[in-house]
Amino acid sequence: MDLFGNTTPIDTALAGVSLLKGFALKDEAALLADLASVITQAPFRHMITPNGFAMSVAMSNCGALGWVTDRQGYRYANLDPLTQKPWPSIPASFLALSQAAALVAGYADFTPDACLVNRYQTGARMGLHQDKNERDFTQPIVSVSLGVPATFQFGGLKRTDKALNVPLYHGDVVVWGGEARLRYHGILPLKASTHPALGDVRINLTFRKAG
Ligand code: MD3
Ligand code: FE
Repeated sequence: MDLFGNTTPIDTALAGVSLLKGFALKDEAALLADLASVITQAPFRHMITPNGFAMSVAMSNCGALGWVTDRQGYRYANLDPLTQKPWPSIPASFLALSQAAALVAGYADFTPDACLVNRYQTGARMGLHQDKNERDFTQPIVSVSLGVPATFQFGGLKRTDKALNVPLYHGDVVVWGGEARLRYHGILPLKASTHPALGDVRINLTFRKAG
């Protein structure tokens, strides 16, 4: 019996998504060393949304462009507002991992110019949103999860569409392209937990071609 035509709900839910479980595990040591270097140069900070609230997620960036928010709005900026210096470049370990994941997902020429680094402490969350500050939505976004696991919410093209909950673990890499690229998504409040390498935090790297 085929209740849904040629397309099952699972197919529809996951169109454009490549979930590469544990894909980053082989690079853990290099990623963590390079992350420490990035954060030394561009420290984590809680940015302010246009409505005036501090985000519960602390953020930094590497790459030619960095995603920022303040009272003026959401945008990409080529200088770190905290230091007034360019963001650190994307480390070789980050770039190679993101390009290898994109290639597996069918994107042979992914050249990210922005890597947003998100740090979730216990209770930190990211409400449902779309990523729309990039120029070209045919370019995928590659995300790398490290540390404490989180529940990712994957919605539809409208904020009110029912969301699917997907757990993301240390080392998981996801490529979001095609029909998935403009879907609403978010992260539920982080549960208290400890990861052997990272302690009580979750780190997410998102690689984008923003400019
Ligand atoms: C699906 N970050 O930084 S990564 C973000 O875990 C963001 O920190 C979350 O959403 C995090 O904007 C989720 C997974 C992700 C990233 C971008 C997407 C999923 C996406 C863009 C479109 C669709
Ligand atoms: Fe997002």
